[in-house]
Amino acid sequence: MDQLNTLNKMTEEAQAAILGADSSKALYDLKVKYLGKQGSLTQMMKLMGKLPKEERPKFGQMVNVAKKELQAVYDNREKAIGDKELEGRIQNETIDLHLPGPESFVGSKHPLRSVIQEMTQILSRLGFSVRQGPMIEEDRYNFEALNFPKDHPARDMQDTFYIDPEHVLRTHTSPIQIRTLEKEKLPLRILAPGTVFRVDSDVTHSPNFHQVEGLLVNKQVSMAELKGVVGFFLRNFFGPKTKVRFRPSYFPFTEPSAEVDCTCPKCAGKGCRLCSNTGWIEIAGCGLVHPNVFKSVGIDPNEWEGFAFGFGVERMAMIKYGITDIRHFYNNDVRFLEQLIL
Ligand code: 2NM
Repeated sequence: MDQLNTLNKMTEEAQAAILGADSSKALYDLKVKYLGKQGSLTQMMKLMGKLPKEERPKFGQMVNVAKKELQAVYDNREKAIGDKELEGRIQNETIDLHLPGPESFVGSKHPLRSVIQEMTQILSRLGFSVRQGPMIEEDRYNFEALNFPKDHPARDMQDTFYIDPEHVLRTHTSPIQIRTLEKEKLPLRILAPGTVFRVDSDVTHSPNFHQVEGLLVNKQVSMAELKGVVGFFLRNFFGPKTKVRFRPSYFPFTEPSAEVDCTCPKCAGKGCRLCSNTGWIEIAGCGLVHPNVFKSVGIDPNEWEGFAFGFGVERMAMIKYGITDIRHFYNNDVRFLEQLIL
C-alpha cells in the first residue's frame, strides 16, 4: 500500500526532524510543517480518496495515531528545549537591581486647597470650626436672610448666576452661616470655606473663586474683639510684623461694617507696585452681624451679638506668593502647580 509507505516515511522524517530541532523557533516551524492545518500529516488524510473504500477507515485511523504520536514527541521536545533555553537565560542574563525604576507621576494638593487649609488651621486655634453647605443655594439663604433688599445690584442677573428664579450659584459662603445659625445652639464660632460664583472675569476676577468666612456669636461681642481675631489671623498668615487697620464700609448683612487693610507683605509697608505705593492692601471685609440677619433665623438681636469676616482665598494666595493672574489657579498647568506644592 503506497499510502501507508508514504505515511510511515513521513512520520519517521518528522520525528527525526523534531528530535533534531535545537531551538523553540526551529521546533515551531516543524510543527507548522507537519502538524499544522496545511501540514503534511494533515494532508495525508486527502490521500484517502485514492484508496479502495474498504481500506479507508483503517488508513484514517493510522493517520490519527501517527499524528498523536508525533504530537507527543513534539510536546516532549518542546519541554526539553524550553527548559534548556530557560537554563541558558538564567546562566547568561543578569538583572541590575540597582537600576532605578521608571519614575511615577505623583499628584499634589492644589495650592488653593493648601491655602484654605492654612487659613482654617490658623483660625481653629481660636476655636473656630468648619461648616459646609450647598453651592446651588436658595435665594432666601443667599440674599433674603442676609438683609439684601429686593433691588440690591448683587441680585442682578448680570452679577449672579441664576439656576431659576429661586435658586442661584452662591455668591458668597454666608448662606452656610445662615444655615448653621438655623440649626445649631449659641454661642458659636464657625468658618465657612468654599467655592463661590459671580459673573466677573479678568486677571484678578474669576467666575468661580473661593472664600473663607468666619462668624462668631456670643452674648456680647465688639469691633475690638473682631479686630483682635482678624489681626491674629493676618499676623499668622503673612508674618508677625503685619499691621492691621479698619476702614468704615458698607455690607447689607453687617452694621457697622469695615474693610480690613494690612501692611503690604511684599514691601512691609514701604510702598511697592502690589500696594500701589500706599504700603497697605485691602484684604477682607467684616462687621457686626446686622439685627435683621439674626431676626431672619429667629435669634433675638437683643440677647445675642455677632461679628463676621470674609476673605478671598485667591487674593490671599496671590498676595502671599506673588501670583499676578488668577487664571493660573484654574488652568492646571503642571509647571505652575509644581512651583506651589505647599
Ligand atoms: C464678609 C464681610 C462682612 C459675613 C456676614 C455673615 C453672616 F452670615 F453672619 F451674616 N457671614 N459673613 C460677612 C461680613 C462677610 O465678607 C467680605
